Amino acid sequence: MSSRKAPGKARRAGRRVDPLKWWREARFGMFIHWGLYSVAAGYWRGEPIPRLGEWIKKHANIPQDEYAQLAKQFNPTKFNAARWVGLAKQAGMKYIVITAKHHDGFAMYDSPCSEYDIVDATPFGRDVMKQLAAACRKAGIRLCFYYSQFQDWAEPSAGQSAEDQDANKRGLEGYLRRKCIPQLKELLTQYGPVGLIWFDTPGGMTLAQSLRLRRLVQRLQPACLVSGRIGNEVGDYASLGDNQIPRRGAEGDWETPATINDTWGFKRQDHNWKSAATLLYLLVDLASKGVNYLLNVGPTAAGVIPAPSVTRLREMGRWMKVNGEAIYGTAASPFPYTHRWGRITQKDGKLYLMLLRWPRGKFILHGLRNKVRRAYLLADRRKMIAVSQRHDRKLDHHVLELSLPSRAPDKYVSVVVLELTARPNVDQRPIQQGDGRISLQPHLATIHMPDKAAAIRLTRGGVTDGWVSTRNWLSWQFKVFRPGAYRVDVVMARGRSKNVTYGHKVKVTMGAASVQGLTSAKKVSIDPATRYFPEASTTIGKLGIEKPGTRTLAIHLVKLPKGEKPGLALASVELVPLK
Ligand code: JFZ
Repeated sequence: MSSRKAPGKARRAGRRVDPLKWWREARFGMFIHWGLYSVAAGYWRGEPIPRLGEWIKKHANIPQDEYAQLAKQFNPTKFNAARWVGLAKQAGMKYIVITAKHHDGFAMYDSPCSEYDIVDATPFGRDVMKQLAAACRKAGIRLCFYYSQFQDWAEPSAGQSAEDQDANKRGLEGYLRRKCIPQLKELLTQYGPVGLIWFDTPGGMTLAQSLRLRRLVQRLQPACLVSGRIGNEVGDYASLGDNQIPRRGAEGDWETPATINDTWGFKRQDHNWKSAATLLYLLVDLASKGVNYLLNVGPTAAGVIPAPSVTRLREMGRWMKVNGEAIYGTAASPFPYTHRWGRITQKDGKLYLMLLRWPRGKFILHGLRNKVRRAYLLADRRKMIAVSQRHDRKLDHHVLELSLPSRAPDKYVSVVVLELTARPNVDQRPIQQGDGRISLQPHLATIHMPDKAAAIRLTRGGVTDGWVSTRNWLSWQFKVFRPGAYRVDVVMARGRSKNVTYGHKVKVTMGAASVQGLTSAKKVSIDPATRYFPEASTTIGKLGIEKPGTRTLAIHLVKLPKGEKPGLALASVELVPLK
């Protein structure tokens, strides 16, 4: 659904100011899902309705005339634009994307072309977007609109589901002409400068239709961006799946829209709030991969952002105040993998080491070829940290050691700045990490495909896809420094579906030795980053490494379990030192 490339970027090259500049520097934005569904708040006729709150019309099968009655109860007397914008600002967010019209078709602003809007149909009768636009302008925050261009459940000729491929046969063109295009014009002319239009679920829209909307936006506001979900790959940047965290840094411009609990639109019964620690971890993780984090709040029908969201955003803001330099305007880590101790971003010849775990002894980083001029904590810039660097010529191995204070300055993520004497220069091959682990991921492997008919591909997240042939295999060359015995873990991505089969027979070979085993679901990790995308790790044996140097490791698929079609979704092979 989300597009891979952002061709809009190339098309816009040659302009004096890159229209994506502010968006790239922002890194952190607030998503707001607010609409008639917030009145229902996850319940219909006294019954709790499962899944996403803003989808309640579909999930509870509510007829249009009954759903429209919710407007009569929509009276957000506690709405205060300055307070919402103030919260975003406090959290360190630089843009706000609010639902101007979600799939339910109800316009949350004064829409002259429709009566199905907040001004004509609710007792409140005021244009909240006018107030938000003013508050944003004052606070220096970019206001952006979510607009469901394809799905409109109040219009039978529009898309009726994300997958709907028949809308064009039912008269999508008429809906585009009568409602979608006029409403986009309204949004782009009534509220001053708009940062971007967040289109969503393009479904069966044609390339011509996506382009027509794109050109309309550009004509009315040349600097306004459009999200990747405009469809047909004509957006300015690409969206990952909701709540999706890629395992590797991605080329191009990306954003992950994400929830604080498990719904976008407010639901009374959803108390599954992620902790501030998890939210900060996600922010840091995404930044290290060059991805923007668009974090959602779902205000109540009274106009209040739920208290658990407010406390968490304030907590994030306290961290951003001290450490924001490691996030704003940074680029993805120069390392092609993540580290277990934390994440890295870079900017202007500096590396920001964002430590999720504070080391007990010395902090060790392998593979950085640069000379470090100085090192310090963002929490205390005046106190320099002692740095020692050495280079083993024979192995071409660079080691950096930092003598950090014994206690972490931050309870969530502490940031160490390394000022380099030149642009970052990092060994791009897999390498043993400071804690002795060796993590071998498919995007760093050589993929061998003698069986061309069954090609192994990599998903956007960096997991193998279509690995069904036992003749195809992966190998890695990596550097190791610590001889000894290692546990061999094969990590599988389970994807979204729960009915993934296990029992792939795999064989891992290093030199003359090999171990073999069956994948299983016994150890499923629910890392916060993969809460929605769990991984299952299986230990298949032990392998020894006798001396330091470059080694080659290969993994073969020996046998697929019966009935398995998608193949082996490999996330990594881990060598864990045994002491
Ligand atoms: C869409 C909406 O349907 C949903 O209500 C919410 O607004 C969300 C932000 O966007 O849902 C999607 C759209 C795309 C994907 C997943 C959910 N995707 O590409 O994985």
